[in-house]
Amino acid sequence: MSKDKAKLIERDPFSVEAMKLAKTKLLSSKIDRDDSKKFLKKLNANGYLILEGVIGNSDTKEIKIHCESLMKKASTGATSFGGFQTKRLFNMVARTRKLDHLLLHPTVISIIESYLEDQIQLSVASLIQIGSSQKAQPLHRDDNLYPLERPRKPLTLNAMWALDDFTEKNGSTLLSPGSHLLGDDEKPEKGSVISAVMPAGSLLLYDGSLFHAGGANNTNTSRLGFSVVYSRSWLRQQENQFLGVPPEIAKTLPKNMQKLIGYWVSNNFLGYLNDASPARLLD
Ligand SMILES: O=C(O)CCC(=O)C(=O)O
Repeated sequence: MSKDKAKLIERDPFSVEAMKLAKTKLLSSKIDRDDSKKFLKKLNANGYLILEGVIGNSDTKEIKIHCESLMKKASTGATSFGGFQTKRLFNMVARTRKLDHLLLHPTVISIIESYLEDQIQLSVASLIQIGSSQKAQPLHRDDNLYPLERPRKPLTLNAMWALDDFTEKNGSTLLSPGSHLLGDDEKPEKGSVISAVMPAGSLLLYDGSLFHAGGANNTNTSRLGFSVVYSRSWLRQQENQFLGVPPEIAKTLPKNMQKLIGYWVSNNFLGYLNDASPARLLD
């Protein structure tokens, strides 16, 4: 950052200009962000995007075997929304380093930063394993957690990594294309819902306002996905990352991961500790 810009922030860190400069502290490179713009038209119009083959077969297999062993600790849902035949495991940043390259994948991070046009953070990282005979979830909008009236700018973007083939039969994510643009009192049209079918190793990205749901699993095997929610950095994170990933663990993480989970100061003033960046606790 130039000296003039640094001075401007120092003189009036609450100014609109200073907030705009804060937006330059992103996790992706400009080259990657420029490249990601080719995806934005579809994402803006449909509210979702499927990218196939983002991770290779052997990587996908290795991650799946590792995650399946972690899932042994998980229990099935206690509510019909969570799914009585669905297992979830949360706080994945604290549990394993095998998913870091997915969480920080340059394609993902650059698309999200370009789409939201903002600094971002991790809100939730969880494994979702939809078991045999699980019924479909009701369609819902994840970002209703933030009760700001619509129409509004996008606040969050979800990434669903397919660790199994996602098929219509085994519970691939259901979604209603374009429904992210509906108003607060509108519902997606009947018959608009499609199944996000994709081979293992693919990625589904969708706006938090898109009506979606876990699909029904009518097979004898489970469907495993790594589900990640990213949000603008100035919103409260859905999963409490600072309790989930306390400084003793955060210290051991790559710098970009520390920043992704929130160990830094966003918009010049959000998240400081004793007037300094919480990243100082990690040095
Ligand atoms: O597992 C999926 O495909 C989506 C799950 C979901 O939307 C949820 O649990 O809120």
